Amino acid sequence: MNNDTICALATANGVGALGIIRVSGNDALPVVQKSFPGKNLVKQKSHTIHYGYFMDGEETIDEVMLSIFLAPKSFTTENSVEIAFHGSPHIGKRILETLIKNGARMAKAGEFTLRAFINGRIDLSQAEAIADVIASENEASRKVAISQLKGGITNEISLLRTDLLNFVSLIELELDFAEEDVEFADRTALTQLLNKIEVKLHSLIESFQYGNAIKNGTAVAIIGKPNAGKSTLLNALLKEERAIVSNIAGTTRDTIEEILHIKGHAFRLIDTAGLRETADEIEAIGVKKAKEKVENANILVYLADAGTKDFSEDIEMIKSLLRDDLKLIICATKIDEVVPTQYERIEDIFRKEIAHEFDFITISAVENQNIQDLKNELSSYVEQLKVAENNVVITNQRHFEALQKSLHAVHKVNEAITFQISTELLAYELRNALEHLGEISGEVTNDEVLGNIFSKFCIGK
Ligand SMILES: Nc1nc2c(ncn2[C@@H]2O[C@H](COP(=O)(O)OP(=O)(O)OP(=O)(O)O)[C@@H](O)[C@H]2O)c(=O)[nH]1
Ligand SMILES: [Mg+2]
Repeated sequence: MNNDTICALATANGVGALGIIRVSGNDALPVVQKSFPGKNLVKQKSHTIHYGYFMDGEETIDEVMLSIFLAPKSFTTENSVEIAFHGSPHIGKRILETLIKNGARMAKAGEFTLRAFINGRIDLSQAEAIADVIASENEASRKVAISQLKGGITNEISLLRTDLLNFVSLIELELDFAEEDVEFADRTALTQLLNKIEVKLHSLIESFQYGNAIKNGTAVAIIGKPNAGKSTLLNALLKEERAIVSNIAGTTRDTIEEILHIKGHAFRLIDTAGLRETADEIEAIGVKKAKEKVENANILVYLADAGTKDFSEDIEMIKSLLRDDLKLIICATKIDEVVPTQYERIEDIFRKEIAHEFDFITISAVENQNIQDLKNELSSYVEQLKVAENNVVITNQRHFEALQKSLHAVHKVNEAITFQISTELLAYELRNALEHLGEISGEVTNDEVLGNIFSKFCIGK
């Protein structure tokens, strides 16, 4: 590991009361010392603060406070200095330029955190949690990020991994004694452990739906024929005139995405172009985009004009868009224009034709009728995904994929035992499962994965 000295602005780039520049590496103290003649920094204790002037040669750049953290008791585990200056972006720039003149270099995105990981202070899932904590925008996302930062996922996984590792050792021992046909590893106990691991993996994998809802919000695609009232509904939900509404079919041509918070959870509402066959090239692109949005949505809110005589087109449309994991809400709209006795008839028509489970709501976006019911319905979707308090929630796509691969690998081990496949193969499958479990905490990793994770960090983190 290269311990050259890196520096970067740790605070947001803009005017503030204070700005902080971080310096870390073998020569952090000598590099800063060149610009801080007031005190002998090398002689100072760790976790001390020092007042003085930051100089570029003879020129005073700013009055600063230095915080010193000596290895290994720093974020990166290296010698580190934090320079707090008056929060002008220009001063920040001058200080960085001077530090580089003094022998430091600009840090790459996420390089401080990468060092903390490589030097063993945090594991990979904790490093990722730091990015999540910084990005958290509400209570729910803050809570799961903090629990991950404290090692939530790693703890759960590493216990299982240690148990499994014991078995691998025993099985490999069997391989060493292959000629003698002995079984060191109790297959029943191994199967029990595998079942335990499977249950755990399942529950972690399942928690991802909730985790994803917390982290990225729940995607709600608002779909229907032209003029069904989709844009009017979007506006009513947001309580603002966000999308253009008109009685001309085909008003919305692009997709419009807005965030709505309901009971502390974020929903990404997506208004789309009305679905129909169209000769208009631009509208046709909009229709294609609308369908794509449904593919990635969690909830499909399908709008059908309550005044429609024949719903067969709507029904066909819904059928073509449905998937098992999609929540469907059918809204009969513009109910201010029909008599209430019609509501049940409309619901019956849909119930007869659509086998997939759905909620049926009658609304008037213009008169704001039952919009709250729709909001409750959206919110209940997230509520039912919720995992028990204190349970670990997976929010990270990479973890989700590693867990799925682990589960698959565990299945394979189980198969190997059931079909009494060779010990070699069993050992191989076990190793495979271990490797995938190890990917989460970064016990097993490669440069490409690391590059991918840390390049998404901001510089200075
Ligand atoms: N009476 C009544 N009219 C409505 C209601 N919702 C929408 N409308 C009217 O229906 C027409 C179409 O509304 P839009 O919201 O533009 O419909 P859309 O589904 O977005 O249409 P496209 O963007 O063309 O696909 C407008 O004239 C709205 O005022 C409703 O609840 N009641
Ligand atoms: Mg519209």
